[in-house]
Amino acid sequence: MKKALITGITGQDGAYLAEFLLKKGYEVHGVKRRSSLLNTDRIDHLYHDPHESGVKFSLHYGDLTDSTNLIRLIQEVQPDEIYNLAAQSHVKVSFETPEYTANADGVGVLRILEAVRLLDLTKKTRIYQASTSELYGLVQAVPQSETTPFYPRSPYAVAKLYGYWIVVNYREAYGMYACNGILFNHESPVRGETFVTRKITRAASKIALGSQNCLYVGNLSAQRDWGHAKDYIEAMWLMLQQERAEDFVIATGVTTTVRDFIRMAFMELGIEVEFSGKDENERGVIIDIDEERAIALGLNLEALRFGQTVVKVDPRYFRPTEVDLLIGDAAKAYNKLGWKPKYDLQALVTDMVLADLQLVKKDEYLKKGGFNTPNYFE
Ligand code: NDP
Ligand code: GDR
Repeated sequence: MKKALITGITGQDGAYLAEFLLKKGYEVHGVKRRSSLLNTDRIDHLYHDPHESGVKFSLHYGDLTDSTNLIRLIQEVQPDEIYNLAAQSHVKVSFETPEYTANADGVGVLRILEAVRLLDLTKKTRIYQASTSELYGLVQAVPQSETTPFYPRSPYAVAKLYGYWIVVNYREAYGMYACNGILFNHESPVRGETFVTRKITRAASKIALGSQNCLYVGNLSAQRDWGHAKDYIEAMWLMLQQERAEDFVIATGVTTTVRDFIRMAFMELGIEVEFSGKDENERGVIIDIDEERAIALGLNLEALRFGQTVVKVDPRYFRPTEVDLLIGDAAKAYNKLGWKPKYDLQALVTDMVLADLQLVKKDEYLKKGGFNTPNYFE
């Protein structure tokens, strides 16, 4: 039975990957940070009481900024594969916490590589590093492939650039099986709520049910190559099953503006939104409602009206330096890994919107039933 160690197990990709590897028969060990509230929502369905026999899923406390902790964990687990997914992964937040981001997302990668090297596991343990399309940053050429030059545009991307190159260096210097997956944006119903896609699908659902009036966003013209996390975690695993370690771009090859993602999310609910105005004054307004669909989905038609402004720009969401256009060329992964995405953008939007609609409905029902969160501080 192979053993995998996943850092960032409580995050979007960690949860999908853990489930995927358990299905493949792996023993899965996850590294989670201590927090004052439980943060294991995404993996609770995988967890079993450790006192039961035959449990193949364990969690360990740890942090990418703590090298002695990582050395001890890797020594204890003796993993065949390490998936380093842990990171302060929010680009905008990295401008506010640049030093911490450099420590966790940059030096953290070095700590993992060094732990494997010092423990003499270089022949046994294969390492996957969660690299990112943010490395391309300021557009040099499109579509972006493994040979496109990097030009990072945020403290996050600069930290990830260090992570990328230290992986390449350890591979070349010590013959380690270590590789970078240069993954373009990938989303899902369990995407963090402050990333733009999830923010949109949640807000569209709330607006459609009458519990929110308007969605406030930043740069509507940014273009992203959005895929589904379920497809992308499979590529991570494939990268560690090759004869030799190499770096791969993982992307769909289709790019879309934030504006069009918003249109698609509302359209999924039968609400047509049109944009007008420029820059900070741009807004999205309801121009049509498919009543049949709205009724079928149980929307609150009384809360929706033609001409209603449902999207506004708030400059607080602008970034000091922006990445305008990402579109990936994953031909190498198609050819060498035999990887291809199963979800297209429409299927992704449908999956996310319908999941959020369910969640918002659940909250509404609980509130209507009088099950409000008690105020412990009164
Ligand atoms: P998430 O933000 O959902 O998850 C990040 C995970 O890292 C969480 O489990 C988080 O823990 C953990 N973490 C954060 N800081 C530390 C730390 N110092 N020590 C240990 N754990 C830490 O990200 P995703 O799942 O979306 O992404 C996974 C990885 O892939 C990240 O490295 C991200 O940068 C990278 N990536 C993501 C892409 C995407 O589109 N999703 C695209 C390309 C790369 P906690 O739950 O406690 O916060
Ligand atoms: P990104 O994802 O920065 O590409 O990083 P995010 O969803 O945060 O932003 C995508 C684009 O949308 C624009 N945008 C907004 N973004 C957010 N978060 N909130 C808004 O209100 C908003 N309005 C417009 C942004 O400016 C940007 O252009 C993600 C992360 O998962 C990284 O960890 C990963 O490496 C990259 O994807 C690939």
